[in-house]
Amino acid sequence: MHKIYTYLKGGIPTMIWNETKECMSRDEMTHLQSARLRKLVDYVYHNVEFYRKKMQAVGLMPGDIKGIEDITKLPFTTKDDLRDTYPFGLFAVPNSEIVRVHASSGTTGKATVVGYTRYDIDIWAECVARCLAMANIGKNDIIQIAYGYGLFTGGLGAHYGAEKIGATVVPMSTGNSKKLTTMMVDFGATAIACTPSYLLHISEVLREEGLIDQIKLKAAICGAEPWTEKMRNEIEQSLNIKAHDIYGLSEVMGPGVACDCEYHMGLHVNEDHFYPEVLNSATMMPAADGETGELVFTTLTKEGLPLIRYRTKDLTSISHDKCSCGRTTARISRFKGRVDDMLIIRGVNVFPSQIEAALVDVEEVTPHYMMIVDRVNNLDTLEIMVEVDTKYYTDEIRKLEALTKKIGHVIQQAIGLSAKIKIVEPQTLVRSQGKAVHVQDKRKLY
Ligand code: DLL
Repeated sequence: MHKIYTYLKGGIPTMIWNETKECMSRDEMTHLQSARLRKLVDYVYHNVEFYRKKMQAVGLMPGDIKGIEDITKLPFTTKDDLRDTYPFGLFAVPNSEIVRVHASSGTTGKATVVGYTRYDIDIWAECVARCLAMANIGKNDIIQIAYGYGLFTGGLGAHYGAEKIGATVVPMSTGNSKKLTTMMVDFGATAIACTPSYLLHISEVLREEGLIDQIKLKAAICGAEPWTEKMRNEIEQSLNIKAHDIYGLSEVMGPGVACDCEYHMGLHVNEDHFYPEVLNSATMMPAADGETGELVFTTLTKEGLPLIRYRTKDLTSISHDKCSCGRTTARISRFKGRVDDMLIIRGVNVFPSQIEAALVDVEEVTPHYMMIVDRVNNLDTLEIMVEVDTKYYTDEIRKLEALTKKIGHVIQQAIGLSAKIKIVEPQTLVRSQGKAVHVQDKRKLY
């Protein structure tokens, strides 16, 4: 068995947990995080005007941060801060040190640009490699990377990690599902990295093409969008593989911030590089372990775009108990939605994840759904299109009505609002190759 050790700047060794699953103790981790936080605060104070000013505004000097327990003294960073300093204003190094930039899609405003030094790219690859190791993907695997390549961090992020671990990388990107399925069979691909909704689509294409019995796939590393246990089960059963949940965000790095192991008891955070806090969304004070709140990250080792207490807007809970796999790192639970995903419908706060969770209990439907929110005569309306599973599809009006009623009831219980349910035939809703879209808020158009 091989061991991989990385000696980071400052001579502090961190371990890549691999097959041996050997890990630092919690005390060792805290010690490492404290040392890195002290260095980081000093680094941003001297290299990023934005942070120097923010710290000065509250009378904080780098020396005031003695350890990780002082992190709450530090100011937050938001997506707006990145937008306000667009494109490179928060970079801590001159452009001569930046070897790559990525950018967010900018669908909710101006794009946010992130920059990496060569060292950042190495750490990123290492973090993704750890995630792949959790999914038992290694040098003997052939992995198709089917996240988008380009400004999106998914493709290149997963690619470098897969190369780092020594797998044979097939850089598919998105865009051609038939080519992907053909090559999956021809190359004998054993692993795939893509969004969970796209993988469900791939499984449908494999069936349509009559290729499903010819694949050698054993693992998938899915992320970039929220998904449910039901989706995991469906992916695992339809492809006869193990599916792992990988999380990340461009601002903090990209894929590889956290991933779940074979026990699927939450996602292990690479917390020697990304310090996680879960904060009560109302008070922004630390939430207790197990309590849902907003996830906030401090990048402990990034050079190009170090971020202090970056508000991800993702809702989760955290646990510091040792996992059954032996790893000691903090785990975050499957995501419960985003602070900014919240829709206010007839005055009620509704998260798409609530709809998704409610539909899990209805055996007859697939995870494909679309919420359409509109305003008629000044009243909000909610219609939910739900795709019925092929096994249960019928054109018998009586059965469809019964199913519509059943779903309506489940949704009403989940969100406290009545919704118009429209059952649609299998394969009706558009499949996305990137992040799935589940909401059309037509009110925004008025
Ligand atoms: O989606 C990075 C990524 C690529 C992660 C590939 C995993 C795999 P962004 O485009 O900046 O970066 O979007 C980040 O996507 O704040 C979450 O809201 C959501 N997200 C990412 N992974 C997961 C996941 C990439 N596993 C935003 N579960 C994040 C739920 C996820 N949501």
